[in-house]
Amino acid sequence: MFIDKAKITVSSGKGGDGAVSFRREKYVAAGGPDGGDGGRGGGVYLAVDKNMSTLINFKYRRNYAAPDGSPGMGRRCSGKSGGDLIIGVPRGTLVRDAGSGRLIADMSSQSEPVLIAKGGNGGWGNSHFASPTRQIPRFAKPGNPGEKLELLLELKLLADVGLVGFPNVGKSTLISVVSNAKPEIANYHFTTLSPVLGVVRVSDEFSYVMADIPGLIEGASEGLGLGREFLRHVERCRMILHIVDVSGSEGRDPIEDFEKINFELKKFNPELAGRLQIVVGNKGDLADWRNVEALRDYAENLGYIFFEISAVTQKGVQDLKNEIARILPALPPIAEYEPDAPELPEASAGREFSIEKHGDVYLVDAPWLLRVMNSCNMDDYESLQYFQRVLVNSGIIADLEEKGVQEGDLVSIYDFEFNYVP
Ligand SMILES: Nc1nc2c(ncn2[C@@H]2O[C@H](COP(=O)(O)OP(=O)(O)OP(=O)(O)O)[C@@H](O)[C@H]2O)c(=O)[nH]1
Ligand SMILES: [Mg+2]
Repeated sequence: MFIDKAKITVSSGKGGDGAVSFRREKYVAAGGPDGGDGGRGGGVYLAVDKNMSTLINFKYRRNYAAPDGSPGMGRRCSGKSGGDLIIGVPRGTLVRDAGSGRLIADMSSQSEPVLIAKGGNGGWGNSHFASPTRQIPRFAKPGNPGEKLELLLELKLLADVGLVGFPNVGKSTLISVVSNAKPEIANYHFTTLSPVLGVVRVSDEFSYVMADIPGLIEGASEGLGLGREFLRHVERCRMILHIVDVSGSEGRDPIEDFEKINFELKKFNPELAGRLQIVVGNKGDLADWRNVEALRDYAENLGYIFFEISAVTQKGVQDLKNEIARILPALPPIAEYEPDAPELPEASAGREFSIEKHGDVYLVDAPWLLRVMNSCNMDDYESLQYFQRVLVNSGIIADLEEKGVQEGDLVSIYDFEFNYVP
């Protein structure tokens, strides 16, 4: 079975809480604050595991959580960090946010683990808040929450060459004679129902991967016959081997077939029309030579390379194999998709928060704000303005003022602190 989609939930660890503690030593009457910071929560990473080729593991285990950080302790001791969790995925896996479908990572060419959910930072201990005017801070900050994300994993086949064509034209027969793949072959339509990969060995040093993609039909780009599913596999191939039945055995016209498939490719993704394509007239053993030459002329006039073969008798197959091996090294590697730009959350009102007042320090707690902050670069003026707008629109500034905030008071929002300016 070929599984190419899986949904999993990942959560990073919560940061440990900061400690409230005061130094106690013999002969020292009132020691200063010495509460340590909480440890960082563990992050969740995805990394390419070369030995994995399917997403089947994720059907059995769906939840992945990194450990929390430990709380801070007295004597300025920081809590232990939660260890990072690294989840292995096959090369080529696309990682999407399950809710919005937004692409988070493309594991096609990544060699380093990719951070998916950041661990919450540890809260600061009370020693952090000591100042000449604030000698006995009896408060510390809680650790930041971790992130929880539902991910959709998609594995597109990473094939160099994709076999494309109508049903029953001999795609499976061809891959079975050139590669180690052993797909089902039969004289009816839709024998192949999910893509099959085969490795074509050219020499000890060079081999390439061929994908037998199920037959396409008219309307495939609109989803007919699972067409879109199959076309998505074609998208990832570096080149297309377009198989046309030149025997006319089903009373069809080879040139018409060729045009119809190209139309579907182009309609699904205009970029596919420009993808390198070798046109292969198959079932040459049964064909009238005039039909073969007509398709050859037609294809070559359009600038395509044309081969006539018989997958059954293997006539012409070796030449085709060699031609692919000659062309491939010059083609760009498998396309990598650019992740979409991260969206800034709406600067809207009505989100929950709480504010604790400790003398001249205001601790703001609002987990949703953490996401906003993670997407803002506070050194950048526009981001900072956006962030201020969020503070105003959400009512945080109004609440601070109600609680009596004065110019110069410290407002502390997770890792970000500023002195209040009216
Ligand atoms: N005479 C002859 N028959 C062929 C040749 N290639 C394939 N066939 C026959 O054509 C039929 C269909 O072959 P498949 O390889 O299953 O075709 P397919 O394109 O994979 O079909 P789908 O999986 O349905 O899309 C089988 O009966 C094959 O034996 C060929 O070169 N010559
Ligand atoms: Mg087949």
